[in-house]
Amino acid sequence: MEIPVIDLAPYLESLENHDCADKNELDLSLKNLCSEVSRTLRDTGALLVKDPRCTADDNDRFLDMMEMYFEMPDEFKRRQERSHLHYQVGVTPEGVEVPRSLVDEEMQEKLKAMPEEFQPSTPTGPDPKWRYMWRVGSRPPVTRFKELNSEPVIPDGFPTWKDTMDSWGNKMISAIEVVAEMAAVGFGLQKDAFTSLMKQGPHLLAPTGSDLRRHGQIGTVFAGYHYDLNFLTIHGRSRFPGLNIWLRNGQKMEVKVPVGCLLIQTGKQLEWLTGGDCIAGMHEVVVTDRTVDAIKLSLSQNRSLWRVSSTLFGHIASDAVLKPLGHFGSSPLASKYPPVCAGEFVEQELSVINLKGKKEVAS
Ligand SMILES: O=C(O)CCC(=O)C(=O)O
Ligand SMILES: [Fe+2]
Repeated sequence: MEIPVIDLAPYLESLENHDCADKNELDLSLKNLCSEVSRTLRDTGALLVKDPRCTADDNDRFLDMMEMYFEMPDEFKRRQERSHLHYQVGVTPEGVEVPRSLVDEEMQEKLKAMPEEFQPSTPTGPDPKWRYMWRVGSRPPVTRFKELNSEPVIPDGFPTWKDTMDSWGNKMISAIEVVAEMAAVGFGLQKDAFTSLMKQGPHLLAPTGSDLRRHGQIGTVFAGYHYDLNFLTIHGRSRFPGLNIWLRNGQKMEVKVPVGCLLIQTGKQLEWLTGGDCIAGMHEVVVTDRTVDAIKLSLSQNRSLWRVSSTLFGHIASDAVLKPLGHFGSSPLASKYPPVCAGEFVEQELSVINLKGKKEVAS
């Protein structure tokens, strides 16, 4: 199965060209496109999109800056560490994030039952990747979840940091919003069913940084098998491949993101809102033959050997309630997804992967 590339341009143009009167009416070809979006998300947990507003140049500018940052000595980077805020802003050093498959026994049982060819790599400990967390978009003036909405951290000596992060982050959020709108139409929900819940969400630009000089051996697991706890994740193209995803039918697939395209992945909050109709996509990041080829090429061109992902986690607003929406409320699986405040849900999930104090969650 191939993941199709959906060009968002026709949908964006229709939003611009429609006058107020027929703004809610999409023509048949666009409705079909929306159905393709929701069907692909349901079947594969992923989607490739082309958004004319997010160019390969934008992506490169972001990656260049992040490579420079991750190349800095560890003691410099640790100045941006905010462990007391459970790493929800600033840097997360390697060896902190724990892959879900290492700690979730139910998941481990499911993995054992998978055909061998589709089994994920087995992580032996926390992920050896660093990460930087940068909140994007406006924060709610009043929220019960202050920590998820903390002030940003800017490293010294990076004068373009804020502009670069905000500009790339906002572009990626715009792409997620269009996909969310198209998916809502495709799922037979109100067009703004998802986007209205995303307003002032704690969206996170959260690039990972993995040092391929130290961790470039085939089979090294940068990010152990897991799902993302947010609504939709979007990634620009990484300069080093290595992402494997699992389709709904259990098949494992290596993702190739074409130049100029973005990769979308379904998160747990989308699973909740669709009552399990669309499930959170499982994935891992591992050093493969193709990663090693890219390492050799980079070495020959004297380029950085830090693998940077341009990951952005799109979230549902912390104070909004997650529950199956519209017709999904009466689906047979709906009772598996009881109403829960998005912020509470996030805190519970973070405690499992080591990014939130467990005691506070239990209290
Ligand atoms: O490093 C990547 O390419 C993605 C890592 C990932 O899956 C995540 O950050 O949740
Ligand atoms: Fe992930």
